[in-house]
Order: sequence, then structure tokens, then C-alpha cells
Amino acid sequence: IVKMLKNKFRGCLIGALVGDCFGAPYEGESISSISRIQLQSYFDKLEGPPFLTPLYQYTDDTAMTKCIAESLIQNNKFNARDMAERFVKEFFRNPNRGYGENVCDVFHKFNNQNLENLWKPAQEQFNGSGSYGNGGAMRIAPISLFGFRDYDIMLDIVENSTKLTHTHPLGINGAKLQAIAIFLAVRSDPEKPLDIAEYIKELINKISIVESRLNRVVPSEYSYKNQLLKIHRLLELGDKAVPHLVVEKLGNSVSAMFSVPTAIYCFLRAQQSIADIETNNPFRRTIQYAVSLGGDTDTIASMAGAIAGAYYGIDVIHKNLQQLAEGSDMINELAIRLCDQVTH
Ligand code: R7I
Ligand code: MG
Ligand code: MG
Ligand code: MG
Repeated sequence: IVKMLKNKFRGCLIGALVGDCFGAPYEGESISSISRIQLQSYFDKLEGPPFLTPLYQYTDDTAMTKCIAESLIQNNKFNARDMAERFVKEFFRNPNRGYGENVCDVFHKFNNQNLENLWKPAQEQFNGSGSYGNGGAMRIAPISLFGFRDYDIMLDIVENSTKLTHTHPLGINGAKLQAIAIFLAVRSDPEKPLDIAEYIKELINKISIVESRLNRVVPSEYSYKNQLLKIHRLLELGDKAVPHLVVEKLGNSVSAMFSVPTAIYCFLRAQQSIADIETNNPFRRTIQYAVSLGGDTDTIASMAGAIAGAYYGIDVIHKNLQQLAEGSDMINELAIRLCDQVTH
């Protein structure tokens, strides 16, 4: 059981890394400009015989995921100051990892104010409404793993770690939804076919409770529960839910509301074959499909990859993809240490 858990932890964090690294080259492309044929050969080539290529660089998604994992491992609990310090250090060590346009202001304030008020810089974003970007959700995987034994503690850490940069309720709840999706995937047996209806039902139950506690009014069309219901309907359409329709219904943007449910859809859709994607590997299918939707491809592929990796385990991820991703040894090590921590 511990071995299976370790494989799932590694699958989750490496899945997030691989989605980030191989989705990044397409970030910001519109769905219409992405050729499905070209994407098929991109992944065929990556999984084929070795060829000379620099490593595929990870972006802010992984840089911040790494900070969270390291902070949890070092402190064996959530430590807001330590986590913020790691975000800042990491950002200034390499600010060119494609960070969100506005989150950089938070890092500069942390730096200038010597982390005096940990919560204020994020609250001040967007004239005080806080960011609803997917920057909280994109980095959440280590928290689902760390909190895998205690759901309530896990959700608490998700909330507080997200609030260091994102205080808009949609940003926070998007991070919670992504964390719950991983949490459930870790707990599902990959030897049995995933009960998709049950998985969505469980997500809806849990996110409904989260959304009922909203302490700020948001327009009713911005409901994660509604997005999950759309996922259900789209899945029933199978290949008739063409990529354009999926993007129209679920989105592919840098906002949490229009990217986290999309990532969950990618994971679920890839349980079955998908038109124009030729592979028997459900992990590859997940990220290739995520990238094919365009928009925030690194982040959506990373979030979908984290869920898929948490469900199937590390062995589903093609060795080449692991080897060609920058930082895979480091991320692998973090996953193993997180697993040791929760099993000891
Ligand atoms: O959320 P964040 O960390 O960005 C993550 C994304 C991922 O795709 C990464 O791969 C990276 O490319 O960036 O960074 P933020 O700057 O907080 O939010 C990202 C963007 O979301 C902002 O630049 C805005 O365009 C948009 N956004 C908002 N726009 C209007 N009003 C977020 N919150 C708001 C808002 O309240
Ligand atoms: Mg990125
Ligand atoms: Mg970017
Ligand atoms: Mg992105």
C-alpha cells in the first residue's frame, strides 16, 4: 500500500511538472491556431527514439509548486511566512518563468516590506478585490498530498497558502476544487475503471459545501458547481463535444473559474479514447488533449497531469517525458519525501 501511495505521489507531482513543461510552448495560442496533427507528432516525437534537444523548461507553475512542497517538508505544517519567503526568493532567483502579470506586484511588495504584513499585498491586488487567476490552483498539488490523511486540514492549508497571493473567492475556491480533485484521485484505485459519475458527484458535494460558505457575493454564473454539471453533460456527448465547444463551455483562460474545471474535464475525458489523439496511454492522452484546447496550456495540462498522475501513478508517465522535463529528479525527490512524511 505504501508503495502504491509513493507511486501516486510521484505520479502527481511529476504529472504536474510534465504537463507544465510540455504545455508551456503552446501557452497563449488560440484553440484555432493549434494543429491537432502537429500536436500528435510533437508527442510522438517526444516518446520516440532519443533525439538531441535541450530540456523542456518548467514555468512559474512548477517553480511555485516546488516552494510549497519544500515548505511543507521543512516545517511539517503550513508556515505562512516560510512559504511566502520561498515564493519571493524563487521569484527573484528567476523572474522569467512566465509568472502572471499581476502576481509579480505581490512579490515586490513582500520584498520591499520585508514580509511585514503577510496577507496585505495579496488583498491589495486588483483594487482590493484580489486576484481570481489560477495561480493558487496551479501550485496546489503538494498540499493535497501532504493533507491526504485529513481533508479539513488539507482544505485549510489550501485556503491560507492561496491567500498569500490570491484572495478573490473564485481564486481560492478554484484552488480548493483542484486540491479536492487530486485528493479524490489519490484515493481511487487505478486497477478499477474510474467511476466517473461517482467522482463528479463527490466533487459536486464537496465544492457545494465550500461554495455555501462564500463570505462574499459573486455572480451566480460563477459557480464551480455549475461548471462541474457542465462537465458531466459534455462527457455524455463523447467526441461530439468538439474542442471548440469544450472551450466555449468551460474556458481555457488564466482565471481559475475557466481553467480548473477544464483540467478536471481533460482528466475525465481521457479515460476513453479521443478523436485525433492516437495513444494507448491515458496520461499522455490527458495532457495532449489539454494542450489541444489552447489558451493557458501549461497550467491546464499541469493541473490535469497532476490529477491523472495521482490516479494512475508514476509508471503511466512515459520515461522520455520524465527525462526531458527540467527538474524531474528534484520533483521526484520532493514527492518521495512528502510520502515518507505522511506515512511515518
Ligand atoms: O494567477 P496568477 O499567478 O497567474 C497564473 C498564470 C498561469 O497561466 C501561469 O502559467 C502564468 O502564465 O500565469 O497571476 P495573476 O497575475 O494574479 O493573475 C493572472 C491574470 O488573471 C491577471 O494578469 C489578469 O489578467 C487576470 N485576473 C484578473 N483580471 C481582472 N480582475 C486575475 N484576477 C483578476 C481580477 O480581479
Ligand atoms: Mg506557467
Ligand atoms: Mg504566462
Ligand atoms: Mg499558464
